Amino acid sequence: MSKTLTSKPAADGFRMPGEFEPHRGCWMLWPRRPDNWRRAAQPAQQAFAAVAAAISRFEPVTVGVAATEFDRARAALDPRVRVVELSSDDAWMRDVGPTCVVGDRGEVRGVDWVFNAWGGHLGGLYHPWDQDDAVARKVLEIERFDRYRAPMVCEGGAIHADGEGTLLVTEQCLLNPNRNPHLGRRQIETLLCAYTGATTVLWLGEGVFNDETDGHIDNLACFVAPGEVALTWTDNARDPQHAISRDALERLMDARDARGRRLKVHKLPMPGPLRTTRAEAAGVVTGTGAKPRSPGERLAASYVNFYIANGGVVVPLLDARTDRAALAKIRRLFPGRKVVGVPAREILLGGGNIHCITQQIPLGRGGRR
Ligand code: KQY
Repeated sequence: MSKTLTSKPAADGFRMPGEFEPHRGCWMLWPRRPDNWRRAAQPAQQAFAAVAAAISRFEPVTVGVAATEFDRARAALDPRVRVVELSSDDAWMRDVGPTCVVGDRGEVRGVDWVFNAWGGHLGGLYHPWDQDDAVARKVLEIERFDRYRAPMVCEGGAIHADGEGTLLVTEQCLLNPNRNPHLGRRQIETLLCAYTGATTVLWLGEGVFNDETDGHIDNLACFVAPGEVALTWTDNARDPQHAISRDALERLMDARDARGRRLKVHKLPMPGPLRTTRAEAAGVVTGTGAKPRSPGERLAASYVNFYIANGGVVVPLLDARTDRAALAKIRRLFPGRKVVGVPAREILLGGGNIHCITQQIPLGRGGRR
């Protein structure tokens, strides 16, 4: 059984590794909500299956599936993928799954953040979200990892770690009154450090333009190695993303990480701008209270939303005009890994991308790769 601990990871000597450190495997969920995924989620299911198959080339993948979807998911998913029955409200494992931390002796435990569907009743994306909030606990039970229940609203996509004491976050998300209105910046930093083992929190301003998560860091910027950050970028000064990315770049250039290093920043070209088409918007069921989809709405498309696997990187393909340049740049950032592109527009239409639908379990020590 997985125990719920009353201590805190940092005090117990645990830290959140960088995503580029070795994994035991990866968890995902299976999309099905017709008010978020068009055409009863069928195109999204194909895209999720392609992501799971791509990651399976590098590490074991488990997909959590609602009971009613089990047979369809099992048939659609690569035979290497383990399928388990798991209730959820939607399919964003990055945000509802555990943030795993590793101890000095290589033991793995999980942090279970409070989840409120990206803003609760102040602009959250759907209601209810209780099944989502229970996912991390269930994953930890299946994995037999002890659990810390963190006393704050946070999502896995709202934090990136370098594994050496530095966290990257955005003010737009973590200081948003729809997450932890009773906590100030310092209190939020204290809790983030206590639950991830970090000692330095680097605050960027806003996330990607029109990102419905309130600007998750994982769509804007990520660590590709300790001391090195990839940042979504456009040179077009008329694009609202330009000022956002420029502000992020200035903050990153001024920053020192937990080890006192200056950061090296790699600009990744942005796709698009991409927008929801009329046909795509028409395929989504309305009237349930979930955020409606409108034709012409700007999509929060970013190549930074990739997943780093053991020996691989799985990158969203979003725009034929920019995919090749983005892949080439990401290959240069990860010379020791195989970089694989997967068509990801259907995931983008649901409001996120490959990083948002995946959650790694670190290897720690004593696990098998
Ligand atoms: O990007 C994410 N981490 C989650 C996006 C949620 C969108 C719900 N429609």
